[in-house]
Amino acid sequence: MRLLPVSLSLLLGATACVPTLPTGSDARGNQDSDSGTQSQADTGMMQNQMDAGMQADSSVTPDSGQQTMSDSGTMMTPDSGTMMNWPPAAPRPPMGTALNGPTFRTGWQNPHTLPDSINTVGWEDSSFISADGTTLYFGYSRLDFSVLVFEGRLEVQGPERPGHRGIEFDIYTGTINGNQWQVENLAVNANDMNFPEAAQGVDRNQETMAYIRFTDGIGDVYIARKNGGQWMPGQAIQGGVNTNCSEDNPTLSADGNTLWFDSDYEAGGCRGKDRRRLFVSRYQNGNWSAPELVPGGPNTTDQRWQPFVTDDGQWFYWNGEASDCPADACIYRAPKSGNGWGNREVVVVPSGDVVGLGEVSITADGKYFYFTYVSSEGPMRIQLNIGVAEAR
Ligand SMILES: [Ca+2]
Ligand SMILES: [Ca+2]
Repeated sequence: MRLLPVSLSLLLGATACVPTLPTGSDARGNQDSDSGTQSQADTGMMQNQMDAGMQADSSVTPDSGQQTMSDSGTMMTPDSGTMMNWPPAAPRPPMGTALNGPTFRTGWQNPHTLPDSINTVGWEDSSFISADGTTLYFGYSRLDFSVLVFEGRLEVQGPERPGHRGIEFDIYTGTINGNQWQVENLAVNANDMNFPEAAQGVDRNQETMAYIRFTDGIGDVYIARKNGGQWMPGQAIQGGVNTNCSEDNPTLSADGNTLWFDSDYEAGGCRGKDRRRLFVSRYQNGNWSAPELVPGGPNTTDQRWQPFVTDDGQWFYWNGEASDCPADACIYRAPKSGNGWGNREVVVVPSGDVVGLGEVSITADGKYFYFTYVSSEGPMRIQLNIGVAEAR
């Protein structure tokens, strides 16, 4: 998804926001728990819309050569048979300069932008850090979407990274290698440049990815898996997750069997770009269940999107708008509570040079808080980049 401004669909100028009825019956059967209040969508500031990711299952895969996890929270390395504690200590990421903003109300501090190898004058979006903190997944577009939105024309501004398909969003990884990020374009990206991909998230083992492919500006959730250590092209998720409305920002539980995402879907039509809600679907007996609204705190803000659940499953983070956020949108969280989630609290508020942020993800050890942020480059121009903050 996109962090900022306007959802991708809007950015692409498609008919994305035109409500269209999903074909067939209502796959979700959910009730509308919406508060009835409208979002602050008309403030003129673009809305964050980024992605999240899904997580695949952490089940043991002895033949993969990958590390496998036991239920005890330890991880076994097949090559050595040695056990390591989970979570591992996330590596300190190579950073760029200190950021003036945003303001953390809890948990983290010292926000920095990431260095030039990750951030460019193009648009970096959809930040998602792997649970072990070694690999940053992100979306990258060469287009300056603020020019598209405000001036209605295409302006390619970002550099052509190796392997990039077209000018729109592709999914990349940045892997920490000493004091550098190694950046790679992934095979999940379609060669057809009419189908941009972004908003990815992965499971704890980085064996399964949930991401969004946009068709005429409308997002659907796709699932990709690794084969021989390499990401393979994905397929649209089966079941009732995808509708004719705009699904976005999928994220997975550590075991990969729970999927959270946002959508403007509701029974009978689509709610529109600024009225998204958070949904959950579970993988059971080989199928993804009919999505339900996420219960509790997460769906209490007016706008809700970009879900992220911590590796231990104890906290639900999202981006939202409400009266307790002194900006257009804030990052919130809610603690696990029974089968749902408890009361919300504001975690981060845009401030200083950071006029908007979203796309939160956190390493399993809680040490590093990654986000995508928006900065202003003068009237009618904004820029998207990825930043990181450290635990206090
Ligand atoms: Ca950028
Ligand atoms: Ca859709």
